[in-house]
This record gives sequence, C-alpha cells and structure tokens, in this order.
Amino acid sequence: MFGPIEKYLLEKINNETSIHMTLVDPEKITAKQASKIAESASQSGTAAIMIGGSTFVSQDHLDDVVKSIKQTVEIPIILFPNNITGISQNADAIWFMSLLNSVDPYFLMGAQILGAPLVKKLDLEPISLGYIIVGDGGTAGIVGKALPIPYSKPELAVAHALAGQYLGMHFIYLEGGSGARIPVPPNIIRTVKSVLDIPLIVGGGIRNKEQAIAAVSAGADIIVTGNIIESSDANQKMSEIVKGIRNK
Ligand code: 1GP
Repeated sequence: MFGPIEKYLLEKINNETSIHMTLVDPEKITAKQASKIAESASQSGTAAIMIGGSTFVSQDHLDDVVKSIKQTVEIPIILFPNNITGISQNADAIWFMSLLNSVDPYFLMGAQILGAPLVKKLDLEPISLGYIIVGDGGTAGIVGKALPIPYSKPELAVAHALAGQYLGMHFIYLEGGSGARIPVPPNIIRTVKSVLDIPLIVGGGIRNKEQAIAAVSAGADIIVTGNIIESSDANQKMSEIVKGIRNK
C-alpha cells in the first residue's frame, strides 16, 4: 500500500540513486519567510519540503506555514511531527513515525494512536517511518526521551533499524540531531544500510557538499538538511549539495 507521495519518493530514489529534502522548522520563522525558503529550496532541486521542529508552535502558525509553502511550491510537503501537535491540514503527507529508541511508550506508540484518526480525517498520506536518534541526540533526543545510540556502537543502530524494518516500516531515519557538530559518520550509515532492504534517510549537521556526498556514498538514500537554509549563502549551498549528490 503505497500512496502517491511515497511512490514519488521511491521513483526519485530509483532514478537518481539519492535525493535531498529540506526541513523547515516552523518555530523559527514566519509563514512568509517559510514560503521564500521553500521556493529557493525548490529551485535548488530539493525533492520535498519537510515541516517540523522539536518543540511546540501554535496550531494556527503551523497551519499558516504549511499553507503558505503549499501556495508557493509544487514539490510535496511532508509533515515531520514531534508530537500530535505537528499534524496540519494542507500538507500532502506525514511521516507516520515511531521513535524506536525512546524509553517513553508515548513516543513509541502513544502519540501515533492519538494522531491516527486526525491523519485519516485530514486525508494526509501516512508514510511509515522508524526514527532512530544517534550521536549526542540533540533537542530531539531530549524531547523524545531517547537513549541515543553512540557512534561507537554501530551494531545497536543496526539492531534498531532491522527491528523497524521487520515491524513493517517503509523507511528508516538516522537522526544525528539538528545542528549536530558532526553529521552521522559514514561508517554508521554504511553498516546500517548494508542490512536494510528499505530506504535509509540521514539528517542532522549536514552543512556542505562534502558531508552530503559522504553520507550518500555511504548509502543514504535521502539526506535531509535544515539549518543551512538560514545561512547567508543558503541558495548556493543547497544547489551545491543537490548537484553534488547527483553527480557523485
Ligand atoms: C533533520 O535534523 C535534521 O533530521 C536537520 O538537521 O538542521 O542540522 O540540518 P540540520
């Protein structure tokens, strides 16, 4: 059972080997700024816009951000919720995710049960995702009550990723934490990818073309960048990353 956005992602990965997505954090910006960012990201060739942050924004603000991005770009908008408050109408899809290394049942299955009826009601396409926090874990690790997997234990990352796949999840996401000092190391990506039959997403701390290429060369099917859209030379960096991973 694949919806149109998931099909789009899988086809794009199939055709281009690896793709880039842009994460927009509604906490940090106005709706107008969000649509500008999404527009330049789209012009740089990003495959989709993800919307989400680690803390809470008002529902109205989230709806405004999603709406204004939707009015501006053609590429899919996929919600990346940290809680049930991250669900919004006007998006195309939602990463229907479980934080696999959380010690809190709320982030494993509780929020999902609360949110599922609204996802249905709003007719959002759910895309099943196993989310794993690695490295220092950042804000997402604290908020999600995760036991972040140390980079010295790739076998634990493998165990979590395989468990997600065996439970039927369609994608696995290795999250190094937004703004992480160093991105998820290639050896972790390589080890996890070597056991998976489903696409692997990697994000957190990717700031330049070299880091992006290192991640996709190690096996990331999708890389996600967030913070760099706020840098002064954002357009150039994004284009370099998108072109870089295409021509790697
Ligand atoms: C999404 O955490 C990433 O997984 C985004 O990280 O903001 O560091 O690019 P950055």
